[in-house]
Amino acid sequence: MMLKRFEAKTLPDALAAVRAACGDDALVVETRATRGGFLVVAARAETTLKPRDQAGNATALSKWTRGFQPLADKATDFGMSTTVLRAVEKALLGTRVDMSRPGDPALPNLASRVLAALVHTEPRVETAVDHFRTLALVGPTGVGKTTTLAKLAARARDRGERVAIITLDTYRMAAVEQLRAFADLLAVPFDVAFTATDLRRLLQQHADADRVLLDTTGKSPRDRDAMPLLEGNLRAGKCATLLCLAAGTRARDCGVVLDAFEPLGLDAVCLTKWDETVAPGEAVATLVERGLRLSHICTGQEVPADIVGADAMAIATAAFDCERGVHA
Ligand SMILES: Nc1nc2c(ncn2[C@@H]2O[C@H](COP(=O)(O)OP(=O)(O)OP(=O)(O)O)[C@@H](O)[C@H]2O)c(=O)[nH]1
Ligand SMILES: [Mg+2]
Repeated sequence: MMLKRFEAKTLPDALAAVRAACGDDALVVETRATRGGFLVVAARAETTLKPRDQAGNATALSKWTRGFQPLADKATDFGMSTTVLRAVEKALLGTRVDMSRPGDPALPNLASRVLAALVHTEPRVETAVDHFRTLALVGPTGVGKTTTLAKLAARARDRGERVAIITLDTYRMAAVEQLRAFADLLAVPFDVAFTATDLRRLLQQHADADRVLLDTTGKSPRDRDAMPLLEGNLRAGKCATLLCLAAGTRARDCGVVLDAFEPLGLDAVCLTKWDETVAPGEAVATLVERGLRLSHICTGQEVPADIVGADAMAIATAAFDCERGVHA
């Protein structure tokens, strides 16, 4: 491995020289302040350096600046992607915070603020009476669509809104009964739509409702035949669309789900079952990378308690602090 020295007046300049010479995946071995500015010692990533630790096991060298390393480690453990963390690091290098060594007290808060700025939240799903008046919950099987719908319905009713619930999920009769039980409990009208024509008629019937929530059948993202039918129904109802995605879904699987459901025109995403994962960052990072908006986080089975509006700063703080509790 060829180690090279890069000196510049500022650390960002030195790192820019490293990237120019050794690529984006350069292995940064040392970053140090010098009299004239900063010195960075780095090498090309493909000449992978694998020093041995005391037990003789190979250890990887850092790909982060030394100041950012501890935060990157925590966020990686949380599931945050290298792409997103690289963007955060890059933004931090443009600030006055000291990235040459760990311990600048301003760094964690600033890093959280930068990450929070990348997480788009969509609070209007709950309160907007125009675009989100008729909202369909879609997603893979068993992710918590019906439970989330019940939570949203209860919150809307508690805000004093007139709520109606319609289900398009006639695939399982048990699904209808599950939602009917919620609707009865909430004392809100409940109807079943078997066809797009049914849906149009029912929406007409509930024209005076402030909010109409639609449940849909869980779809495997690999079931290509199911999507056009669902899309047709949602178009017929001019519905806004909320994708429910389990927070513990791995990045690659998130990609598969989003590829399948994005053609429906997703207005926002709700991350469910946040309480069941220690690494929700993979799902969050996927949304950031796709530019999708996060509206809610579901934190348990309890209706209506276990749902919160997505709070980007709370998520970012959790990512860098490794908190695993309720966020927002
Ligand atoms: N731990 C936890 N469980 C949840 C959460 N949301 C839903 N569940 C549970 O997940 C299971 C499935 O929930 P449903 O709401 O029926 O899921 P669904 O997406 O409607 O399922 P299908 O209609 O069959 O596709 C139930 O046992 C729920 O209580 C959550 O945020 N955390
Ligand atoms: Mg359901």
